[in-house]
Amino acid sequence: MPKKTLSAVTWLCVLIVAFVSHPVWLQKPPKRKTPAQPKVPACCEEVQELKAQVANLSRVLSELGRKQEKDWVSVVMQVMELESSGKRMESRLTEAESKYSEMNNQIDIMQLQAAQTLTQTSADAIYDCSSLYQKNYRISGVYRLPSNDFLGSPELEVFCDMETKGGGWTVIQRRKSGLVSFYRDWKQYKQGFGSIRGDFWLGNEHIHRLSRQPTRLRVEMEDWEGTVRYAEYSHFVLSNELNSYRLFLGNYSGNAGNDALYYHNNTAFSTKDKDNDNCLDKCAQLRKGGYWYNCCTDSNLNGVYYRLGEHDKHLDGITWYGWHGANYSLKRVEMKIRPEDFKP
Ligand SMILES: *[C@@H]1O[C@H](CO)[C@@H](O)[C@H](O)[C@H]1NC(C)=O
Ligand SMILES: *[C@@H]1O[C@H](CO)[C@@H](O)[C@H](O)[C@H]1NC(C)=O
Ligand SMILES: *[C@@H]1O[C@H](CO)[C@@H](O)[C@H](O)[C@H]1NC(C)=O
Ligand SMILES: *[C@@H]1O[C@H](CO)[C@@H](O)[C@H](O)[C@H]1NC(C)=O
Ligand SMILES: [Ca+2]
Repeated sequence: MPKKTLSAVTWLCVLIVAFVSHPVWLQKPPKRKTPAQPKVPACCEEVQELKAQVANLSRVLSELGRKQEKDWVSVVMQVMELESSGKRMESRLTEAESKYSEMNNQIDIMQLQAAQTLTQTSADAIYDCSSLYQKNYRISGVYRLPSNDFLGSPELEVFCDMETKGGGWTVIQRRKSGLVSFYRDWKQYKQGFGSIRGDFWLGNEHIHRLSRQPTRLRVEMEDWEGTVRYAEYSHFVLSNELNSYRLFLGNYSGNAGNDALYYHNNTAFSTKDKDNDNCLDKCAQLRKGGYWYNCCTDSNLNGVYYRLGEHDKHLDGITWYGWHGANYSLKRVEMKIRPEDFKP
């Protein structure tokens, strides 16, 4: 659509340039020859006039030809300017559209959840996004999981991905705006932080609880060229706090190059105030995050968010060595989990 509009704009520019420099076109529109039995003198007058007009027109055209080259440059420049402002408008429009659809989703979800609290009994408590999915919630967005005394789980706000590979994913981590610092202490990583629609860590305690059933982990990544890759792991377990939220992973599958989480398998969680790593260094302080630091990293998904231009200059960024190496900080990351036996 914008392409069409732009080429129309191009022609409009050409016409405007032509009319402005040769107003004679506007003053004397060529007369149409009436085909119905022309009388001889009228005919000749008309023909003469037409001839004159044609002569004028070809003079105008040749003049225009000379002028055209000069004008063309400015027309092209104007079109390019329009095009770039068009692109800006377009991206603003997509942004607004996605905001709007997210709002719509949120309203739908609220309505569904309001209806659901009326019918919910303690027997069918909701544990995560996959159980919501099984109850026919199929919209990605923010949901409120009710507290459950039996399971000892508090009320929890989660973001559900109900689309990727069948949906049912509870998002446990997201990096996309860079507005939330991930250089936090043990207690904050335990409880969770950030904003559920933006950048956040769900909280080690919650992740531990959600991974008590056999669980799959999916890591989605995007680089600054817009390429998207993923890594998936079977048998994801986050042990409890007594075991320092130690990470366990099964086999890797995906297209994110070499597996960059395997190095962190069977490794405790470390933060700037709790050094549980396998290194003389304090990895959490070197890599500026909270993570299952070994000595130190093969990936650092909770590292510092660096923007384009700064993204390839630091070793404490959001890295995945198996894809872009040790000093390339990714543009977007999402970590999400769902039960191993989930059937969409
Ligand atoms: C052609 O151009 C001349 C001068 O520019 C003008 O006097 C004349 O009326 C024009 N003729 C027609 C038919 O437009
Ligand atoms: C991982 O892969 C190995 C070799 O392919 C296989 O023997 C093993 O059972 C797999 N482990 C899991 C947890 O799927
Ligand atoms: C991760 O570590 C655990 C414990 O050592 C081990 O059982 C499991 O096989 C490891 N995962 C992989 C993919 O090797
Ligand atoms: C980043 O990595 C590239 C390629 O591995 C290397 O050439 C460059 O020196 C590194 N830059 C920094 C700041 O470490
Ligand atoms: Ca250490």
